[in-house]
Amino acid sequence: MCVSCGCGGGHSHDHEHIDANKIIDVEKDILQQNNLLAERNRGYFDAKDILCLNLVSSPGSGKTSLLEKTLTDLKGSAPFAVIEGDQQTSNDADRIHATGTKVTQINTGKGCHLDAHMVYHAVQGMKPEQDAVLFIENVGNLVCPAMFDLGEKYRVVVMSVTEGDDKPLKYPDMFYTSHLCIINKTDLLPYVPFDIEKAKENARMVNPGIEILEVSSLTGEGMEQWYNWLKVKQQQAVAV
Ligand SMILES: Nc1nc2c(ncn2[C@@H]2O[C@H](COP(=O)(O)OP(=O)(O)OP(=O)(O)O)[C@@H](O)[C@H]2O)c(=O)[nH]1
Ligand SMILES: [Mg+2]
Repeated sequence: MCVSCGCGGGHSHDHEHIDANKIIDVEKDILQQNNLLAERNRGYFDAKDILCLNLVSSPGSGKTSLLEKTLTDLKGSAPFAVIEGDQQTSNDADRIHATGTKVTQINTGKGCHLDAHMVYHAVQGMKPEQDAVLFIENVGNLVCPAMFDLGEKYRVVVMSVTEGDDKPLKYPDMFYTSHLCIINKTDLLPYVPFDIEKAKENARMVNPGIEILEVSSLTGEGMEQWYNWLKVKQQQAVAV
């Protein structure tokens, strides 16, 4: 249950007596504060020509695997840095550290998403270089992280072929607020009933402007398109 954005409250009888207006006020307040801090982060990233990407997905879609492969293949081509978000453990940060990349782990405890304040502190500690590509791996959750702007330039939603092609319709906020959708684990397509054209159609129904790439972080298939996407966005960040 998440205690920081109130998403776990739906089943509690304690909430029966709380004025609905008060809940809305508190939520508005939390999001407004978050948005202000997100703008502050964005200003910092812009000033240092840092390309900041927020990777979101349900648990296990392959965010860390995508990063491990990317950071290994693109090593030396740009100053990379990673902020890892998880409720508990440093597992993902350890995996990123093994690639030789600068990484900071944020443990959210009972929280189910990262917020701009956590990112602000992590960035202060790690001090990403000028022109860096900063990946933020959010907590695996297709719901709450959609509400929290971290100050990223682009939001990247990773979905995998084992999750079902209906996910964009069931979790529309996440797909609506994302710029790029990466469909991962395409190596498993022969073994699962996942209609990739349907998945793309569903993502575009929710967000007609969303870009879509198909990859396998395991075999490397399709990763070149992702690297090209990154290269273009990084050149744009540095040129501005
Ligand atoms: N077959 C296949 N397996 C993959 C691929 N990418 C990731 N996996 C596997 O999927 C599992 C989850 O991958 P992670 O990279 O840990 O996923 P994640 O999104 O970072 O997970 P959380 O951080 O817990 O949300 C691991 O067992 C990976 O080896 C892929 O492209 N193909
Ligand atoms: Mg991970």
